[in-house]
Amino acid sequence: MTTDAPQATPTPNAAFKPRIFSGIQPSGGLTLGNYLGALKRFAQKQDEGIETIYCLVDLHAITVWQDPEKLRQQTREAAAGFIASGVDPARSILFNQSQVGAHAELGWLFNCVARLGWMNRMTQFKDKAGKNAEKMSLGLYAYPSLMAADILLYHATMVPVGEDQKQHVELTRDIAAKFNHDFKTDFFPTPEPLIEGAATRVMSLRDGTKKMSKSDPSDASRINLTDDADMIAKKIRKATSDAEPLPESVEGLEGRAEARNLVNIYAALADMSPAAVVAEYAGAGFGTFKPALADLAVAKLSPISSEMTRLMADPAEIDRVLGKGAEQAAAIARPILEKTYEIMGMIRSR
Ligand code: AQP
Repeated sequence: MTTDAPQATPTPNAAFKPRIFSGIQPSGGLTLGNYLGALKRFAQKQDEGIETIYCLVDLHAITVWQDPEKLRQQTREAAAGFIASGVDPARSILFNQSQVGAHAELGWLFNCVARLGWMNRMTQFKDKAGKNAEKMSLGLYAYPSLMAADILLYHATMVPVGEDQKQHVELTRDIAAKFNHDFKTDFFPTPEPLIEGAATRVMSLRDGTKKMSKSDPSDASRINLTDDADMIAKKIRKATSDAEPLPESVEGLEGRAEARNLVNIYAALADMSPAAVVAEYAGAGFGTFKPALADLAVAKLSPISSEMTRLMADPAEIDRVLGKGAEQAAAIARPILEKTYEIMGMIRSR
């Protein structure tokens, strides 16, 4: 008997090996938001010795129009961004999604598990579609169900993401629980979102109420991982702020979205808490704080940008790394997909 309601008692993850999966869309250049919300933590998780699988989700990127040549370039650039941020292809599996066909196959199976009512609640679709929902691709609407497939295809138990992806990981848990309930199995884990650190939601440098995003039409709204030192410093100098000095405690940032954002960015880059940052800069105006932030950002990001440039000079090597990662990923994914087909009653006779 199937049910439309998410299940209350998910399968305990203790039965599964700890494994991390996460991805980034190669839908533009990587931003400081992607770095602090995702990449930096991807490298930390790998260094903690947990099995890590990271993916450039090109099938997600095409849910909005992508010029084919640019998509290829952006995918290689994003791969360079992962490696330059500390993801080591010898210790993590790194690949692009479309090279492992099992993602699209499990995505379809999950389209038949997820309920329209659940999809209708996804705020990212509403944000991206705005008033033009009728003109959006069907893929953009189905995106969270493919994301559930990306994660569950590896029986991943943990998913490091920024705050904006929390709802999609929750939907993944609902899909896993409904599948397990409907087919009377405990085949899929219910993965946990890992949303940690001071910059789980880096905001636009122009508007502290909007997420920093690679597809924002304003380049001044974000720091790209490919920006050089001058550009990084200029964007921080011009970032929207306010006329008040920094407060003595984080509570004093209430109602000051831009000030809070700049403090959080500083904290995440310096591996400090926001409370420690305001304690250090209490009473300082942005004339003092912005140059300090610019120096810190340049010191942390310039080596990444230089390493990306070096890696991008050899696109064939990047393609080789992605191909090898795809083979490793497929070796894990295929048996899980095959078992899913079998559980659902599909004949497997070849
Ligand atoms: N501003 C952000 N702050 C913190 N984390 C962020 N992430 C993205 N932006 C921020 C995290 O980066 C990972 C990959 O995200 P994505 O590129 O797959 O999709 P997105 O969240 O839709 O990112 P963008 O930049 O806004 O992409 P576009 O403009 O193409 O839609 C995720 O873990 C995300 O949380």
